[in-house]
Amino acid sequence: MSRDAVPPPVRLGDYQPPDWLVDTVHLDVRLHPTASRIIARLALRPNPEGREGSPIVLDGDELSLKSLALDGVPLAGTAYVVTPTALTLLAPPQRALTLEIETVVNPSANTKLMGLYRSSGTYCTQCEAEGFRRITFFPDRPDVLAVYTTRVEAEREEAPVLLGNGNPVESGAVEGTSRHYAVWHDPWPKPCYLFALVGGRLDRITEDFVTATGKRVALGIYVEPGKTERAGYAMDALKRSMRWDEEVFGCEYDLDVFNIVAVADFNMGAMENKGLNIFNDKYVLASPQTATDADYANIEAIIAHEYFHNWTGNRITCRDWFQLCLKEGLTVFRDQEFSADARSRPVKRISDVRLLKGHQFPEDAGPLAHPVRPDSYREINNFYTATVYEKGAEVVRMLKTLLGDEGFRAGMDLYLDRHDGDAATVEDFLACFADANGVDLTQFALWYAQSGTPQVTVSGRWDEAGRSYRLDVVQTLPPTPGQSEKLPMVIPLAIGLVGPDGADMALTPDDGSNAERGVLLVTQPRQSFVFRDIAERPVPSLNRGFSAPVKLSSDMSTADLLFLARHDSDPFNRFDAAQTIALSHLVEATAAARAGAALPAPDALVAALGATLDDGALDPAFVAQALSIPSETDVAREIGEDVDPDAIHLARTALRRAVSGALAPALEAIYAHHAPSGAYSPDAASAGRRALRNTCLDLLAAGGTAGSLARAQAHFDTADNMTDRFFALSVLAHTAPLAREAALAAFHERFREDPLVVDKWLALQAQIAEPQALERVRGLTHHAAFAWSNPNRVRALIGSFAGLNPTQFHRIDGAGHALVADAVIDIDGRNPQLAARLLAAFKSWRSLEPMRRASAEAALRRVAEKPGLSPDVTDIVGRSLG
Ligand code: 0A1
Ligand code: ZN
Repeated sequence: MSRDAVPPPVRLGDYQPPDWLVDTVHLDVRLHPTASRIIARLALRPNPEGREGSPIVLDGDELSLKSLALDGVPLAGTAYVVTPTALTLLAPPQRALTLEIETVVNPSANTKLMGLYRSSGTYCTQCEAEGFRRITFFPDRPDVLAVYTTRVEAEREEAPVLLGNGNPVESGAVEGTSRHYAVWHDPWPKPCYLFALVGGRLDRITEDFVTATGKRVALGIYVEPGKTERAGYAMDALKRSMRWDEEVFGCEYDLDVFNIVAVADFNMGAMENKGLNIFNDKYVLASPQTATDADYANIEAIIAHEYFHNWTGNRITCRDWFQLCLKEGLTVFRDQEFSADARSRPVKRISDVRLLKGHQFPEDAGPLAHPVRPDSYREINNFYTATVYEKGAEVVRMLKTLLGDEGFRAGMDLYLDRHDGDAATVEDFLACFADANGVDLTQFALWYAQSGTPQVTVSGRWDEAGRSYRLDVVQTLPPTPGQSEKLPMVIPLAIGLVGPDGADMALTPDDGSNAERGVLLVTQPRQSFVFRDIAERPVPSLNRGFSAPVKLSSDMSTADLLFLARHDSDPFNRFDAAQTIALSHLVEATAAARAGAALPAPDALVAALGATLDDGALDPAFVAQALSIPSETDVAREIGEDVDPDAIHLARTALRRAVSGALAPALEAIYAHHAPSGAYSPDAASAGRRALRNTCLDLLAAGGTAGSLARAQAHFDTADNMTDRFFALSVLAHTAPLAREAALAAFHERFREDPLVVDKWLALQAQIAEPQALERVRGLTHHAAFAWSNPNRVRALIGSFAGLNPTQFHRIDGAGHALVADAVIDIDGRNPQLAARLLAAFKSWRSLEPMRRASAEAALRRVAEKPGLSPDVTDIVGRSLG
């Protein structure tokens, strides 16, 4: 291969079992800021399932090899080869043997935040997906499971806390030195991506948890000194997660300790290392003064997610990285269910679907589309995507819908039992559900293999004379990169027929379809379903609870949608009916704005929202969701091609103003009704009331009247918690240019010492939809609060600009695209994962109108032409342009 040649992709079909297995790993890690020394003792043996007589090939990345011995004897230089990516023992004896490898790494210079690095002085590790090879030479693949014993040693002064996976074994001083050590042993065989250690000066909170069978577990959350009072909510969420997993999935914790460490510099949200989760501090630290209700909900969900991985990911891991959804989709499903039980189930479903449609649908519709289980990759770090996570969770949810609660639980029980200790595949997972329920899931498995969002078109006809109702369903799956031909999918379509009185009619299907539970089984390109004894014309409520992740279109009239928005017993569809009305209004209004014509009046939407506001029986959190006007990105997705973000912005701003004007009295009444009483509490009911009150504040301010802006200012000035304060600040920043600067300055002054709050301040400014936003963002990159080295800062400023400010990112002069491309190029030299994620913001570039499309393409090409790009960015830019 020539020097510049791109390595070939890794393919699922090329999977080979490892040639060598590792039974035990003993690590001795001597922490040092610039030269940490790792002595690894690996007990290896040939894999009976591997190729006979193979060399031992160990992965490595940016390692300095100091010594190498086989069974205690130093190896001759001719016996092995070291390259930048591997250490190969050319002709090892074909028997069990011990390899001792000494490497040195520089954690302070590790800006990729993969392997062993330092975050504000704390030593920590990140090994998923392929970071362990940056600590020592190792078969860095998830199907090599070993039992780890880790000794961590450091200067006591620098790192009084020393943590590892598993249970603590011993600790003490290193005699005659200022150093100390701790030994940790993890009895559960695991792949190296679950390895972790931490060393630092940290404070902690502790609690005990007693498991279902009476075992006591010591829980610890470690945070930066002085921040322990912000870890209480995470601890509470952890204990609730542990109990829930016992009760709902029968999963009990399996070590004596469970530790969580929060660090400031982290590429993702958090990591499920066995017994030692490492978190981005954004998802641990919360206080009423610094965290919003949304932050609290995210902390709860991510604490649960990482904890749930202990079984779905750790006890049962993935055979290879193509199976990533096996742990991620399933674990997202589990954390969604946990939050649904802890909070309001309908509201959780609505927000999960909004996330799916907002992030995954565009991914599925653009050049980065890939199956839930990809079949090839160039850089695995680029596959921690909305498709693998969120669509992966939807696929598990569909299994539950198809099999029912008991059938699903039977499949899960079998999976947890049959594959405990395994590195499993999607096929293994599905086989458990098929075997436990006696069903064939061959067609269902297409959800893992075919990319793209199915389009489902439904039309309904009531036969008055025959007293029957017929639904004709057509499914298509558009072509996606690498997949031009598609097969029909299994689509569980939950439905109801709503009678004129607003109640659900009894469903008596003509065929054997699964309609008793209200679920139609769509398996063919075209299918019809007939229901008997339908004496009156019903309104169909389709894809209830968003039972299948599809794009649904129907011949439903606005009047029928309005009816559903008022009466549907399914809360998701009640919400969705109003959203559909809003979206079709916005599509029409955008076209009018582009044509310079008068914008249509939003009478139907005003009627739908008005009815929602008037219904005192509804949960405030639900009403807040129902009142939210679809985002500009939602509208762009609905339009799909030749998108003009400025026209969308105009149409949406006008709609918000019109709704504000029409509903002002009701909005004011609700705002007044939900005035806060008592101290702040992050519980779901209180958060719901705040969400509703703040949504009213926002909609009222959209009217732009002096009174509504004064209300927002007063809301900001008198807020006693971050949710209200930040919401009011956003309202002022977006709708009150005259009040904006003073409010932003006051907010910054108050929270300047608090990086997580400063992130909110950065993100908000990056989202202002006016031409000065670009200069503001550029200016903020020089602000003392900003640091290119910290992923949270970069995501807050550059990520928010690219992802949440469509008019300015897609400026017609191309300056927004250029700014993000420049940032990507700059960041890539330091942190390729972060750079690649930012670049993925271009994923919908082909749907833009021609001028903006050309500018996006030029920016992408400029990135592509930069010499020395990382594999991460090379992969994203290549697929984006491909
Ligand atoms: N498994 C983690 C996600 C994760 C993936 C890669 C990372 O590398 C920087 C970090 C975390 C999860 O699902 O939470
Ligand atoms: Zn996960």
